[in-house]
Parts: sequence; C-alpha cells; structure tokens
Amino acid sequence: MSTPKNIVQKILDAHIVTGTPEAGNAVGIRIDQTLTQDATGTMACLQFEALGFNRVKTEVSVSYVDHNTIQEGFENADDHKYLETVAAKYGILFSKPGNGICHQVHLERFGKPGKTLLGSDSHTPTGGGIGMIAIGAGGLDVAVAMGGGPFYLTYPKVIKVELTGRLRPWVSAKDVILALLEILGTKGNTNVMIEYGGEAVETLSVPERSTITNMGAELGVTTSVFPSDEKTRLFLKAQGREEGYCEISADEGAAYDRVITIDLSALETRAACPHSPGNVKKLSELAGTKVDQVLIGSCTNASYRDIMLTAALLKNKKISPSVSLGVACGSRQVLEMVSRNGALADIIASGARILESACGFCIGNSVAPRTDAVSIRTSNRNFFGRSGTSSAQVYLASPEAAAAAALSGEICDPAEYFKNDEYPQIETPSSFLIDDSMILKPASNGSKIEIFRGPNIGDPPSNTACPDTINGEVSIKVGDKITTDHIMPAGSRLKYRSNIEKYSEFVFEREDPQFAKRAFSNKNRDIHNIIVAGDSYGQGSSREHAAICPMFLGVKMVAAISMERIHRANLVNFGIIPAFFEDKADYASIECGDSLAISNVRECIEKGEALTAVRKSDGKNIRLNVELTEREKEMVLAGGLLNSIKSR
Ligand code: MIC
Ligand code: SF4
Repeated sequence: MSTPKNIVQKILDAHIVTGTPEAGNAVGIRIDQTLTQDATGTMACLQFEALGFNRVKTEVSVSYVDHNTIQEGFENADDHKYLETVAAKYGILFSKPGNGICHQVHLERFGKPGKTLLGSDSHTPTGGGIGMIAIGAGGLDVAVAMGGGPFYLTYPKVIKVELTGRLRPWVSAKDVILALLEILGTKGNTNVMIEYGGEAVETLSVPERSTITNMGAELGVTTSVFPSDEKTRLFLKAQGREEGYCEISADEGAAYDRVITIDLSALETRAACPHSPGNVKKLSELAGTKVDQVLIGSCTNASYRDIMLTAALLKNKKISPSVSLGVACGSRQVLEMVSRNGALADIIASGARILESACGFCIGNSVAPRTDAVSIRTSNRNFFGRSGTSSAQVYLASPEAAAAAALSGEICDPAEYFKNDEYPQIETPSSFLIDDSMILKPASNGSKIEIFRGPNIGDPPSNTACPDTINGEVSIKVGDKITTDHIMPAGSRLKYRSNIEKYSEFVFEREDPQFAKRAFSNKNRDIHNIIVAGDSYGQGSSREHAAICPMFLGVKMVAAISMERIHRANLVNFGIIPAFFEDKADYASIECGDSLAISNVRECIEKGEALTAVRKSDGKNIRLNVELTEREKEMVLAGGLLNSIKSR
C-alpha cells in the first residue's frame, strides 16, 4: 500500500514537475490558476511581455484592479487601462475596479479545490479556504507561471492544526487565526504549510475558513489549506460552480511535522495590538481603550457573512458620536446582495460611511486616522505607519469586536457588550447573486489588440551582473521584523508603482528619509550599497518593489540574521544577494556607514561557500552565508531572472 498522504502532499505531489517531494528540497510545481492585482500586476505584466510570451498557458488567469482605485491623478487609471489591454491581448480575465478585492472575488468566482493558485499578493492563501494550494509570490514569478513555467518553492514541512469543539457565540474565525498567531508568532515559520483538520472543520463555512487561511500569511508560512468537504460543495453550488467540486481529505495515518490542537469551544475573543499581527492580547485585557475609528472590510473579513453580521449588530442602533465607522464589502457580489436585502440600509442608518469594495483603508491609501488615533480594523496587518498615520495605534479584530467598538466607542468584549442580544446566525445563502459582467473576457485572438501605454509605463527595470568584488558600504542598518511596508511604503506612494525611478525616492522613507539619496549617490560613485538587517527581514507583502527599488538604488546585498520567504525570492529574482550572518554578534557590531570589501563573490556563490566581508576601519572579517539553489545561483550571478533567461 502507498504511504498515506496529507492534503498538502496530495495537491503538491499532483503538481510537481521537477524535484523530489521531500521537506527541504527545491521543487517546481505546475500552476493551474494565477491572480494579479493592479499594484503588483503592472510590473508582472511588463515582465510577462519582456519574457516574450504570447498567450497565458494556465487554466485561469485573472487580473484584478482593487488596490489603487482612488485614481488620484492619471497614473493609476493609466495602469488600469494598460492592464485591461494586456489582459485582452494575452488571454487574461480582467476584473474591473469596483468588482471587489482580488482574494474575495477569486474565492467566489474562480477558486477550485485541488488546484494550485499563484498570486502576486501575499494574501493569495485565502484560496486555501476552498481547498487549494494558493501561494503568494512576486510578480515576476507569477509572470513566469502565467506563461506556463513552473513555480519553484521549498517542499514544505506540514503543521496540522486540529480544530476541536465549536466556536461559542461572539467568538469568530478571526479569533482562531489570532490564537494561532499567538502560538506561532510572525517569524521563523518559513517553508512550512499549515493544514487544518479535525471535527470542528465542518462547523466553519468556506468564507470563515478563508479568514483563517488569509491571515496565515501573517505567520510567514507558505500557505494554509482546509479540506474540501460538503461545506465546500455547497459554497460552490451557491456560486453556480458545483462542477468544480472534488472532495479532498488527508489519508488515514498521514504524517505531520507537528500537530497543534485548538479547542474552539475554549477560545476567547482577541485583538492584535500595535504594531504587529503577532502582538495578540485577549479583548478582555484591552477593554476600556477609547476608539476613534472602526473599519470593517478587507480581504480578511468582508464576506457576505461578515457584512450581514455587521448589519445585524448595527440594526436599529447608532454608533458612538466619537467614532468614525467605515464599512467596505469585499466584493460587488456582497455589496449588491446586502443592498438588495436591506442590510446595507441598516449599516447606513447606524451612522457608518460606506467605502468602495476595494483594498482602500487596508493599504493606507484612504481614510487615514487622525494623529494618535486608536483604530480597530478587521483587516490583517497593523504594521507601523501602514494606516497612513505614523502615530496611530491600529488593532486588528473580528467584525463582532469591531461592531461592539463602533457602538460603544471603546474596545470591549462583544460577548459582554451584546450580552442581552441573541448572536446572529448568518447562514451561507443557497444561491449567491451571480453577475460577472464586471469581469471582462479576453479576445479569442489577441493579435489585433493594441496595448495602451500611458506616460507612466516604462520598461521593466534591469540590473547588471553580480560583481566579483563588492566595494560595499552599509547604507542602512535596520532591526528585527522589518516589513515590506517599512522598506517600500504603500499608501499615498502607491501611485508611483509603475514609475520605479520616482518610487525609489521613498525606500525606507520612515526609517531613514536620507537613505535613498545616500544610496543613489553611492551608486554614482561605484560604491555597492548593503542593507544590514536583523531577524525576519521582509515580512508582509509580496511587493517586489521592495527588491526592485533598492536594486535601482544600487543595493547589491541584504545581510540579515533571517529573512521571510517571498521577500528573499524577490531579492534573488532581481539579482540582490540574500546573505546571512554566520555569527549573530557581527550583526550587533556593524554600523551604518561601515565600508565592507568582499572579494571572490562570484566564485564563492558558484561553489556555495560563505563570503568574507572585510571591514575597512578595523580589518575585522565578517562571514556571510549565501545558501542558494543552482537555479538561484544562476539568477543572482546574472543580476536577476530576466538577465538569466536572456543569457540562456
Ligand atoms: C498588502 O496587503 O500589503 C498588499 C498591498 O496587498 C501587498 C501587495 C502590494 O504591495 O501590492 C501584499 O499583500 O502582497
Ligand atoms: Fe488588499 Fe489589504 Fe488584502 Fe492586501 S491585505 S489584498 S491591501 S485588502
């Protein structure tokens, strides 16, 4: 009899094209579906074009416009038109602005159990709620997958999260993932996938499962997946897509690297406190904190269930006069359904602002809170400054907790606040309102489609080959858990996503406003910039701009204690060496401005040997490990993936 397999192994093994499926091995997998969004998609599509593909080769590729929908100035509207024409030409479905957030819409209209999905957004694992292996990656990796190329990853260790019991009223899926964040934290979970199982799985609807897998991104795991079962079938049926259903469960006796049990009946409501999704506390400990702003929405908690629940809690009540409440449905499907059934009117009547079905506040491009405000949100990230206001204190919690805070004006336990009310039971509808008219189909023959290129659209940026001697300077030294939001701010800077030269002016803007100027001047004097970082560098988003813009400024190496998966891959894709301190004490001794000379760089990389950086001021030797697969070595040496493909 063959060895029993868990769900991760079943789906991955059915998609392997290169490598041996053993934890720690580099493998390549076939990608069935891709998604891109506008903030990363323009670069992904420029790269798709530069790679010379003439049609997507996946089963489904969808290009969503959901991030830069404010369209302040012409830049983003130009990007969107570019994306629309590229989609029409190359066989990609195009989801227009207003149709909803990529992950929510993808779950509703395209996700299929057993399939692989690669998305140029770190919350692509939302698809794990419907039984997919859904992975976030940089745009270049997604461009390759759209063209039919494999996606390379480390075959993961699998942690099983066994769910027992049943959620008590007022405790919700958000509290499950916050509890797991409390256990596993936001760092040290690279090359791991999480598989949910246990008797409680059947008590959670697909959107609730997706809230959990969505925020698995904050753990730093490659993805998270739920079984595909009767609940999955009913969800697909209600979306008119039952033919896409197949059952997927782990084999009896399947092995796991670790098992964590969470008893849902014992869970209490929680919130992630400023400034990390891993800084989790029980709501009872935070009760009484005055709240200025409440925002319900994002790809984590803006499903039909979440918005209906919000409406039920706000019905016939008024929010606290001191609170500004904003509600954004995750998709147009949700928005139209709650408009037609009257729930939206209950939300409006409570005093809420209705926001567009888009990323909006979550990416910090609108509704920034006032100075020193306390903001409680149902989204997934509360990194420093991400809301658009550096002094704001952002908490992440469930829609139940958010609604209670909006009504009372302070953080409180919803079970306590609503103790005289019945907990609203929101059933998954037997049929959702289906209208795909905002998803444009591509031309069957794209040869006649002309691509629109506004003045903002340039060529994809290029890099030079890796030098043999690094004449380096530590142009910035940062601490632990530096996120891509620290490296490459989004919010009001988002509109420059397609203008690398301009966007590069804002690298590490909040850490050190002089960094970009200093790095650029080093580059002009042939000094190679080195970023020095602590533990878990590059947490958070998949934005490859956090590699592209440093590359543009002449950064050749990031030397860190540890690094997160997507960001490390993006550095390699753009020819920046990811290096690791052999001795952590060297991290402590290095200072910004130190000159570091590294010789025989190419040879050491080829042979997989550690690099030795010599500090000019005192001659100290600092050993830096560079662990790369053969494929990655080729990319780093060539100065990035595009160069390595061209040189082949
Ligand atoms: C995010 O939530 O940080 C984003 C904005 O969706 C990013 C993508 C981006 O920066 O464009 C992500 O999660 O990958
Ligand atoms: Fe959009 Fe926020 Fe989700 Fe990122 S996390 S995709 S910005 S809603």
